[in-house]
Amino acid sequence: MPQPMTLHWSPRSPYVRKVMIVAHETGLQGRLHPVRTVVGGTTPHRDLMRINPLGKIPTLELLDGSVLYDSPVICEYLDTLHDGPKLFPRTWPDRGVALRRLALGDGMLDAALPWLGERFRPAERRSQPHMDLWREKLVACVAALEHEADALANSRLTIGHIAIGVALGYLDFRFDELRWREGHPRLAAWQATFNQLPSVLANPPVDDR
Ligand SMILES: N[C@@H](CCC(=O)N[C@@H](CS)C(=O)NCC(=O)O)C(=O)O
Repeated sequence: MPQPMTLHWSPRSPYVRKVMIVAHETGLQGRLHPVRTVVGGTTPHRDLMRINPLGKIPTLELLDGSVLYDSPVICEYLDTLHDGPKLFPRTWPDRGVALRRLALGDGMLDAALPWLGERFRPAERRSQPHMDLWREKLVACVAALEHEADALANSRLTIGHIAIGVALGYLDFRFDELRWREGHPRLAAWQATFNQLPSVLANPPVDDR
């Protein structure tokens, strides 16, 4: 077994969670050495920035000294390291569907995280129009996914399924008040099944500090 690769990690990050689920699905958990890395807020993480100038997690250090980011790149790299069914389909149109779903799931997170950040600002400095916009986008994504729920349920697991499952899981983790299941029974049923995957159960979101 080769030495493990260092993964800059947090149990709170949904992007990291996606990588961990991919590692589990591809049998590569033992190849990763997760290192708790605290980012966010206004304090730059200068050690991390030396290897990833964006200062974001997940960041993966390979054994040859090279570094990979962001989460889609790391996931696709992990998918090259095993011989099982591929999470990134090789041929179109299946590849396009999976990548679009990956973009949708990640895009939901890209709306949810700034919204969460805005909530931590003093009330008088919060931008209500921005928060309304992020909410509207997330509501639109959930509505669009309701129409795709049967297709998700009836197709084999890809990176697109994982990204969407992780994004919905993040709404459960941080945005209870959205009550996204209401009016979206097919999507709720699909996510309930997704949540029972061993790879998903093994990597719950945790507010550890
Ligand atoms: N597109 C990136 C997003 C990663 C990201 O934003 N991670 C957050 C943690 S959940 C982070 O590192 N935030 C710190 C910062 O933006 O300074 C990916 O898919 O990896």
